[in-house]
Amino acid sequence: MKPNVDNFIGCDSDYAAAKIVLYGAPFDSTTSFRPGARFGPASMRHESFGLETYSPYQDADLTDCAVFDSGDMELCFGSSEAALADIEARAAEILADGKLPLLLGGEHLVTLGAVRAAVKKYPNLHIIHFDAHADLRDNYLGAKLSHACVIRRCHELVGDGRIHQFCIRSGEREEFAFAKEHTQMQKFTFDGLEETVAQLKADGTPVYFTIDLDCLDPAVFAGTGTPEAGGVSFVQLLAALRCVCTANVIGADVNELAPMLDASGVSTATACKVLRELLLALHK
Ligand SMILES: [Mn+2]
Repeated sequence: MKPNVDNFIGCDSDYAAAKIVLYGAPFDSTTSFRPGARFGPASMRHESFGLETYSPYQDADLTDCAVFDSGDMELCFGSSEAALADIEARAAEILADGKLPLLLGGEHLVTLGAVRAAVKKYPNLHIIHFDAHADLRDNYLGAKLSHACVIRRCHELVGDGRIHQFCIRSGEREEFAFAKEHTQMQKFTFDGLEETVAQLKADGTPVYFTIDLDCLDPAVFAGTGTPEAGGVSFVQLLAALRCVCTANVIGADVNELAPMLDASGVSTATACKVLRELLLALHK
């Protein structure tokens, strides 16, 4: 008999043997529009058992991967800084053990905790960012720690030319002006991704990879706090994430699933499939 544990399907390696460690951050305190992302990681684990562990796309199986699921962290909802400190500590522990931390959000602010840990270990870190939103506001209604500002805060850590943004289709004018000066931003599509990844690979650059699932079109991913029409398809996202995973990815996250905002359950099923494919691509 085994204990009743609720891990993501196929992710039942023990910690010592694992190459990748999942950790959930059920946090949505700074969500600007429709809350609910705090329920993302737990719903993904539960719904993952509707998926196959085998991917016909990559001819690979999660049962052949060494992934440990450390469950959800218990985070402070009243203090973004306290929550980020805990996320940073968890990411740092996993990195120190030579494993790849894979964070399940939660809203997008959680990425900042993981990036803080990653940049301490890898000072020459680059970030690849898939999102509908630029997330480059300096503050949102006065708050510097907001999911609308997360990539701006990351820029303060890594500096100019080290953040590569794709499928961005929403933000205020100042964010797009900021991107022209300080980040590489591809609006609407993944055009240019292959060239970016090829350069990062050639240099052996460590990459942190953050996927805001709202880069997907709301037609296939309605369960998110700030849906934006005009997004990419699942197949386009799959090709793009497989491309990124050929680089030296040292940490990653999947965020902004708010499962209760899609009563059909399709958004959660889609998020699970994105995570399965990401795990398989990272493990190769
Ligand atoms: Mn977004």
